[in-house]
Amino acid sequence: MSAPDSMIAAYDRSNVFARILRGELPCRKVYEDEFVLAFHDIAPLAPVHVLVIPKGEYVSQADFGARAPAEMIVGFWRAVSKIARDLGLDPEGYRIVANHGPNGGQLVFHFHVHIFGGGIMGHSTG
Ligand code: DGP
Repeated sequence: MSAPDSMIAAYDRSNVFARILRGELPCRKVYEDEFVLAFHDIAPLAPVHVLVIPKGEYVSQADFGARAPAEMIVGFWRAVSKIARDLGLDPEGYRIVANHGPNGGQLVFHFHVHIFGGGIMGHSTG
């Protein structure tokens, strides 16, 4: 199953996360395996703010869900949980966010999940 082309923009290989994945830009690495790379956000919005990105060319969560192999999707989400656990964010809890498209506030068009933790998160959607 794949999404209609019109719904998903083409992947731009010059985006900053692609450059981090290729080792062209530095990052403060938290975790890496065959499926993901995780690193600290450059402008943290919480005491702990980590980004998890898949090792593949996916624009957004919709693109990831439509095109990534099942093994990659499972590996990605298991890694998100492991990273949060290893960061000591369980059992107190944490928030995961994936911004999708301009209205969702997505700035970098390589699919990523934000992990926010280290404090109590409010209930705002803004
Ligand atoms: P989003 O709005 O979901 O696309 O969030 C993009 C995030 O990426 C934002 O919180 C800031 C972060 N970011 C942007 N450029 C860099 C960078 O070069 N390095 C790191 N570590 N984070 C970055």
